[in-house]
Amino acid sequence: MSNASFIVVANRLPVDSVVDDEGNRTWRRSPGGLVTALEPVLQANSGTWIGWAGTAGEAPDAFESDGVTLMPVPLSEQEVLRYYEGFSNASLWPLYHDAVEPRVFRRSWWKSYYEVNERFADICAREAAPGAVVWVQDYQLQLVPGMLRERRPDLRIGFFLHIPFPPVELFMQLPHRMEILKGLLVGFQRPLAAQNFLALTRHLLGYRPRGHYVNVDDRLVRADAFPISIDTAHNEEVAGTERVRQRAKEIRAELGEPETIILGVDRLDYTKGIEQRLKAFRELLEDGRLQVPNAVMVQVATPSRERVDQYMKLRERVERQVGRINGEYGQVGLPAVHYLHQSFDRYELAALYQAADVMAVTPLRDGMNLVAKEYVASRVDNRGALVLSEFAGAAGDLRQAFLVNPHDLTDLKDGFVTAANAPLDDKMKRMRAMRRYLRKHDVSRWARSFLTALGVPERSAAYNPGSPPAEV
Ligand code: ADQ
Repeated sequence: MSNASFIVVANRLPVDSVVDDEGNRTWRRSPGGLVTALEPVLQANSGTWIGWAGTAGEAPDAFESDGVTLMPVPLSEQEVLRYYEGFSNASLWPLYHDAVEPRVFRRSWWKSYYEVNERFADICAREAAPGAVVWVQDYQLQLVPGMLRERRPDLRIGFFLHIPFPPVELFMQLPHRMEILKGLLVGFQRPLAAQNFLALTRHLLGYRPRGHYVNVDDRLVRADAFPISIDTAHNEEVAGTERVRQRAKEIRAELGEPETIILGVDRLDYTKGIEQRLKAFRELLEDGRLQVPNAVMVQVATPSRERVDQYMKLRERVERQVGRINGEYGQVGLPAVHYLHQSFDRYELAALYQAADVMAVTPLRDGMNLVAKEYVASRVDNRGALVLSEFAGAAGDLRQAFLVNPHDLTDLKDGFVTAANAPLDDKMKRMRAMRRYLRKHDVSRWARSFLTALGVPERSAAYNPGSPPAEV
């Protein structure tokens, strides 16, 4: 048994493998909010992060990075197909997002999901010091808490679900629903998700939840909301640089100095409502409520899950739609929709956020949505307007946004026009209030509150301002 007293278990390690021209592998830290929030806790507790390195085949040996041990978990090509792309992303992901796309179930996917979860649990059980704290992340690893409890009853185990948790009727469709439910001990993004979970423990397992707690055997399990956030200070710092300010001006100039730039930044995922958003924009052009070149849309769609069938089809549909809008409403050198199927660094994203008059965050369903929070934090000038879906967890935090129902096209269209035409002082008032909120409720507060609930002493969960992404 090893001596890790604090372990994070996540599908992915917080690093990407980079292979140079000579075939040598190095690691580049992926600058996610989770890493920034957890790094100080991991460092203070000689922590370990267990996760997949992102490529199929043998896993490299464990290695150290800034006082944190990173422990890669191997996945075969078939497991990537079945556990990751199959059960995680074609069964669970759509089902948990209100089944906005049909979910697919295959028995071979479940078997692989089970086996991979066992592998994560075995490694964690081997590495954890007596009484260690283990924090398991997200829907790919829902069986790990239960498996770990069997192997190591001495551990303190927390689980955080980054995506919505479905209502009883939907969860009931899931094959192996009992195994999944029994494995969970949980933190959620929103109170409704915690309520859904507690209702299910009553319905399927016959438990009697009281408030946020439920007694399971001799343990008291807490199911509660811990809305995740961003590293607000870091976002503000990047947004305040001269480089970003200049680039934002350049972007506006490159787009032809329009009056209204509507921006969307999403992983190319059907839960994000990109098709509905494009349709709303097209209808606004058709109705003459918006006109090119006074109004343009920029849609950044980050490549995502590109081998999953539903994602390939979505990409085709979105690109066809963009082509159609530009064909009908674009002018020479002035497209109506600027579509970018690319990833960008934090500076370019911040510049895009700062250049946008209206930020369109209109998912059909979303656990939280960090883009909405990043946009607000990046508006150090207090300008701009956020149009936000009621179905994003972020709507519970960013209450001064222009809230819309993305399933209702009329509401979506009105939301864009209202946000674009709102008086400047109204927009600035809203932005200031949301920025104030995010300064207080940042990602380190999120991690702290979860870990405190789990019994980790406050001191070791202390915040240490994040350093910029580094080579490791
Ligand atoms: P996601 O579904 O991935 O996260 P989101 O919360 O918006 O959604 O996070 C996306 C992240 O990717 C943001 O930090 C954003 O800046 C970044 N990003 C997007 N497009 C990019 C691009 N083109 N280039 C570079 N970076 C880009 C899941 C859940 C969410 C939940 C988070 C965290 O689905 O609901 O908020 O986990 O819990």
